[in-house]
Amino acid sequence: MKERHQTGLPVTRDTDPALPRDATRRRFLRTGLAMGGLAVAATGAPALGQMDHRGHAGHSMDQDMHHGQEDAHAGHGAGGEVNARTLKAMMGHERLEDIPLRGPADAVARLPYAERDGAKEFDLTAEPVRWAYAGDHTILAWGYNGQVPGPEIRVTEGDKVRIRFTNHLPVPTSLHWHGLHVPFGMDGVPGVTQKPVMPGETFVYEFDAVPAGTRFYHTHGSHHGDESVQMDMGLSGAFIVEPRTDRPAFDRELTLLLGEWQLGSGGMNQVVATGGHEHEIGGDHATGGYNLFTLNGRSYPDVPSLKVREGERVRIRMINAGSMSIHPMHIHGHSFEVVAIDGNPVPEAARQMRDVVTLAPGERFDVEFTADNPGIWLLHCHELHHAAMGMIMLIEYEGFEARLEDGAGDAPAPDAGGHDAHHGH
Ligand SMILES: [Cu+2]
Repeated sequence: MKERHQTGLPVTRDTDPALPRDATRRRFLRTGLAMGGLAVAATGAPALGQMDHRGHAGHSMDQDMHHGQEDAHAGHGAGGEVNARTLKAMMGHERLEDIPLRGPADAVARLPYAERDGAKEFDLTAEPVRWAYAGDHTILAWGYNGQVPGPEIRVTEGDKVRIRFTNHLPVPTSLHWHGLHVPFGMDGVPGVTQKPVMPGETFVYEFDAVPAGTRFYHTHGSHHGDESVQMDMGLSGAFIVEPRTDRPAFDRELTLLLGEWQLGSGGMNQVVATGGHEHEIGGDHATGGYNLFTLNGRSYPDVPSLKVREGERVRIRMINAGSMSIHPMHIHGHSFEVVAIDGNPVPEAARQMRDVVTLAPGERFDVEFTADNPGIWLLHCHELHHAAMGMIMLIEYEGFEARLEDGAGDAPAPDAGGHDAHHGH
């Protein structure tokens, strides 16, 4: 069932010639290097809630660099050594610029698989990245296959699934299949069902994909007590099991992972800055220390819009992959029908029409709505601190044009350029 061995698989995405290498990525690299080199020194004085460093508050890159340089001067001395060690311990590199820079251009929606020995075989790695959550703005993260969240795994109910998981993090970790009824030894809980997967090791998970529904995969830490730390670094992804029969009818679907982060200045992640000792982070009362909230790893207005056509039936699979926050997700202009809770279908007679559904950590809600009200509508968290810190996206009807007399003049124009134009004034 399982095997364990050291591996030298060339799995970093740098080596994959199929990946897009476009201008956006080069821009990430250029600006990310500038930010990254400065953020190391900034860790000496983690500044929780310094939203002005996010860039979302309208700072130009030059301003960010200027601030970073000030931090760099302040950080000279003994602190710098400690920070480099902390960075090495958490991210595997002493210098930020050596950590792979990743963004949407590098990401794939779904994880490809190979049919082998009657199973669908997937390769998954955990690895440190600097993740671009909005424009050029990055946060230190741990991603699966270099992306945050990890790529969606999608199979059919009853499929035999084999996941070759390789740990390229500098720390031990594990992989848990949330909502799936896997055999005991495959549940991915260190100290209970397996030993943690050590840095450089590969562990093969194998199970039958049951039951159907919206599930997800995530780290279960390296031992009891650090699962939240590892989750807060971004280690989660969707695992969708499509029913083999009685497939529900809808025209369009979107999987939406809700994420939360503790962003420090200059792209630092406070979890990294404290060397994984999250309890040392102060935090503000409104958000429990989290100050960046993402949908599929992106923060508004950089979350891609959901494009719909009038008349379509649309399903949204929402997954709260955070470790602490509760998200009341609200849709404008429509109500949605709750068709599945935690992936399990709700019988038709029991379905509720809602315009807010609230997801605690680990919960999933599948909702459907009929696109019968052309416009550009918000889907956002109604914990409004979360919305203000990124957890908003747009649902856009194809062919709908907002006119000034409709009041659209003040609205953010979707896909009309970078985030700097919309924020911070
Ligand atoms: Cu929220």
